[in-house]
Amino acid sequence: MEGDLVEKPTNKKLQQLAPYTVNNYGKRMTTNQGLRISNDEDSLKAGVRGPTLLEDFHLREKLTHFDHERIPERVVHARGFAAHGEFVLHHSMKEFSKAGFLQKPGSKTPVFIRFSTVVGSKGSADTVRDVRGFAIKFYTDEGNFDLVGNNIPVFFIQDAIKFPDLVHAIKPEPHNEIPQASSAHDTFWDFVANNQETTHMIMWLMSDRAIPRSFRMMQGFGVHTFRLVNEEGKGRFVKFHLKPVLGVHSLVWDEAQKIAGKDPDFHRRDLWEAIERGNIVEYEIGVQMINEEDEFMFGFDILDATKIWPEEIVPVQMFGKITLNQNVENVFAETEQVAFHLGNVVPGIDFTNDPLLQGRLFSYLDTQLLRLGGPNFVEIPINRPVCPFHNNQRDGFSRQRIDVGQVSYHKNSLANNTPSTSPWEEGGYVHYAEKVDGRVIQGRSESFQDHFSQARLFWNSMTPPEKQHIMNAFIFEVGKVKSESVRQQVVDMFVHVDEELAWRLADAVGVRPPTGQQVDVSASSPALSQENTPKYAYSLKTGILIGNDFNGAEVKAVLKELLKYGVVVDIISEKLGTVKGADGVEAVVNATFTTASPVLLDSIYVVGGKADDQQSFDQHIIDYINETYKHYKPIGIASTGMALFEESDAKEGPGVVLDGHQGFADRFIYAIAMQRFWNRRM
Ligand code: HDE
Repeated sequence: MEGDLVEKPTNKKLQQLAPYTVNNYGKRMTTNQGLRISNDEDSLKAGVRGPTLLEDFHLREKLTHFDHERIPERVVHARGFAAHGEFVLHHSMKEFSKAGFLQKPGSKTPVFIRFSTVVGSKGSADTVRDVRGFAIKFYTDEGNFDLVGNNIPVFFIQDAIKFPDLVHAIKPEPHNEIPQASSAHDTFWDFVANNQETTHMIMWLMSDRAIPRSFRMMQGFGVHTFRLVNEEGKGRFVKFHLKPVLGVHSLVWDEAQKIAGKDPDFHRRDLWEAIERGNIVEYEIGVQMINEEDEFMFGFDILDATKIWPEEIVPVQMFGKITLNQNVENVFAETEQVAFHLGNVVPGIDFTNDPLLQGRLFSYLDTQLLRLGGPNFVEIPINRPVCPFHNNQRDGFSRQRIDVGQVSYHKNSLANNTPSTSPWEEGGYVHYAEKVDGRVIQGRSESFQDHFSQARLFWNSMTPPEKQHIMNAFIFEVGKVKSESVRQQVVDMFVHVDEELAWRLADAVGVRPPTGQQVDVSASSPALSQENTPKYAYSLKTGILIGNDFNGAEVKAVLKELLKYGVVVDIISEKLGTVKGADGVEAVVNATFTTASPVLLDSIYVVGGKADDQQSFDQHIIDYINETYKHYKPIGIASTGMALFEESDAKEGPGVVLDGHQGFADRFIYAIAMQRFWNRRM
């Protein structure tokens, strides 16, 4: 809308994008050539019932543009959602990296983050069981730095050459294109069982990490080992970490599946609305660091992307914070056309010999050429660096720059040998001078061969409810596999992680008990459990289930407290409009029992009341209580809601907060912050 008076956050990147934005509001319609259009209803015909004429350039231009509106979706990570924000450096990293944006505490760098699922196509549901992409573009003054990570710290495979096989196996099966956005099928589990380097990643994929509550509540990991290099040229191995300030939280599987139907846009809506509301969306960013001389000190190979560096052994050193604060103006122009590439680095950040990382250095640039139709995609506004860029690259489809002058080669004398190169001291990128020594060989290092120890470390680090969720996920996923042989192979593989897990899986999916043994690892890493995460009520959604004749004073007091703690409230009733309390207080209903759903809420506050069709009203509320209870979520019961609670299947106990006692609002808000009550009686 024209006349939008809300002041939006701005930064260098947003300022750069501003001149490219076009507001068509209130303008005259023209062709792309600027010619005013007199009729956009009827094509040009020979007589009103006659054939259409080829001469109708407006019709032809409109249809031609429409026919070419689609571009190839990403081969993986097709479904994504992004937002703008800012990185603020809190602690200088000067000692470790030359990168300009990591020097001065307080310095700010614009960022653009695209979150995604991996497997599903562009229109698939948000809440499927999958890894989430966490791709960050830092628009630094020395060029773009892309950190193209995931919400899980390890990967399925160790060598890039296997990536097409992995993706073929997990995508819908080619003969019937089923199932969409799901790993629960034969070819995926066949791949898993026959490529056991996947073991550790599968444990994460079966865990709650693969069904996040929100993009705002996901951890981010660079996954690979990168290298920071300081001014003096000293290198250190690092892994990048992002930790959401709101903590890491997940859905439960039954809920995730239902949300996929009720609101397939659940995650994008959550992020979009949070930013529009002005909620704080923040991630701390840091690194784990290992000195080069310590490369071989660990029981795992630090170049192996199927391994973590346990935080208890190598702590994460936080150096700054990223805040997302601005939604995109146009999803296609920004989110779809953004082109991430691991090779986009700045001086002070370098690569390692991780064979997965090395392959990615090729793949991302290559894929953009197809997806964005040629080599000039860096000129698309969202991809442009905020600093100037000059070289002798020329021409190609859709070139937008008009490079002046006769010289487009290096070295030259006609342009005084410019654009000129820069030494390291003046910001030139110089690749790390790593010593390399070895025979040309197609092979895998012995040090990459232990596939089970860290998978068991992960299992050992889970609390009993988390273990139960992993077990349930295995039973669901492997239960969907039709081939008995594949089911057997999976059971025989995962016995090396945990015997009980494999035995119970064998029993549930109708195959022989495994004969193997679990690896002898008793260590655990508490940092891996989500139970140890920060917990807040802030920005979680409560549904107030309400009819007429409610107790106005009671509800108003609770509402006031909820809003004070930043809880987001949906007022849900039989129909839209208003409901009236016994004392005349009115509340505006913004969703109905049918447009809302308990699976879309983090908690409910059961007020109850009078309605036109009392039986249907009461039944809806009882259904909401039962579903919310089943998903272990907090339930607050107002004095007027007690009778409905008593009719439901829910039982008094953890996370069920009854009114009539002192401090109801505080106890309810505390329960909202706790989010799930796994020890509930069912
Ligand atoms: Fe990617 N990956 N990937 N990947 N990846 C792509 O690039 C690839 C890997 C990740 O929001 C593609 O632009 C190979 C690991 C994210 O736009 C493609 C290998 C990690 C995104 C590609 C990997 C990722 C992609 C598809 C094995 C976590 C979405 C479209 C060597 C650290 C970025 C595109 C966005 C996207 C290739 C493995 C994360 C085809 C060959 C490991 C977050 O280039």
